[in-house]
Amino acid sequence: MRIDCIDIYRVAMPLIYPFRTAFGDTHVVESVLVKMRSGDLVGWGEAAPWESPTYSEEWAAGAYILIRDWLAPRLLNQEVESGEALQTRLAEFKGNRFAKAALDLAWWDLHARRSGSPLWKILGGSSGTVLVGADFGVMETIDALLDVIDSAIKAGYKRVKLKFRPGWDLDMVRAVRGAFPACVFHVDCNSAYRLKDQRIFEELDGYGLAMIEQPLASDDLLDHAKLQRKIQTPICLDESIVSPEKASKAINIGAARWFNIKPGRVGGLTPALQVIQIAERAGIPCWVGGMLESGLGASHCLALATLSNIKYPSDVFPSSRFFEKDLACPELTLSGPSQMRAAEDAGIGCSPDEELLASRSVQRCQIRNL
Ligand code: OSB
Ligand code: MG
Repeated sequence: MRIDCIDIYRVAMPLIYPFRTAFGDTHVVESVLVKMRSGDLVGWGEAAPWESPTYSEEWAAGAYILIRDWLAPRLLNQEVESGEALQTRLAEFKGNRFAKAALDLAWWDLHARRSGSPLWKILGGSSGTVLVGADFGVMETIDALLDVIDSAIKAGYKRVKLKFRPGWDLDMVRAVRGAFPACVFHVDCNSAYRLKDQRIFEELDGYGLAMIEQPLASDDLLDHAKLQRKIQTPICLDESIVSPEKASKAINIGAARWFNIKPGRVGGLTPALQVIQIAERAGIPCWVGGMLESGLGASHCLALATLSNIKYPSDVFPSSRFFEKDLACPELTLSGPSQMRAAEDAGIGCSPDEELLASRSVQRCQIRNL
């Protein structure tokens, strides 16, 4: 299909309450949306690297400029027949995977809409229903955390993810496990620790966690393999898995027993599908992570989460969890306790509310023939 026009938006989306992790406290999520047109159809992509390069080396304003000045011009007026063909056209540019992902996702949505099929079927999902989990950042007090966990469990959530950082660590997990002895929990460290902190992870072994997400440096594999050999709790890699190649290396050295897959972090749905397949062949189960993207990006995540090697509730949330008003129309909702359904409409099944998109846009431009 020929790419006729690409619109790029940098948006700032206020959160209902700040999200606090080992890489900082955030009140507004910055994200880049891409609208890709072929003929009279459009597809939407999104990548949410955030306002500053703190989760990864990328940030929204940088991704916006890179897409505008380098990536989108490589695709304009080209026939792009597959996700692989799109990636090949962008391969000359190193790294910058969130920026590439915004285009890759838009291509997949456009492709699915042209085929008249829901994206999840095009990706090879087996059922549109997906398990999702609850996720809590660092809070003011442990009591406040216990209250929200209690509500999540009463609402039927099948697993709860807890952010874990120095100062909000073992005491917090001890209190949570004490209050909820039988529930499925895991912690996400967002790369806040190093191998010298091994004792903390040995102690965590006593709390029966489902996994420990990204304990060590964001670009590390070797130390994770060393740590995994010393502890029983499975390690799940997030930040470190930026490509199919890194996924293979992580598997080869035993750096993790789970992968969190984020389309943005690996450069799009095309590489995400490859990572999930590599993992499946090696017996490594996966689940889908999120970046607090709008319902547009979250719908791509939901479609990806329908694949058979997704074996743990994913980080995809109803719009109302983080946003007063989501950019996506219709908004995402739960379809049952701890469960969401990928749309049956063609593509991702939602589009931006144009008025809200205009009001949330910090920068926008259009790449097309003069
Ligand atoms: O590390 O998984 C992460 C949110 C933003 C950036 C990084 C991460 C997260 C989350 C929450 O953990 C995911 C979500 O709630 O959608
Ligand atoms: Mg994570």
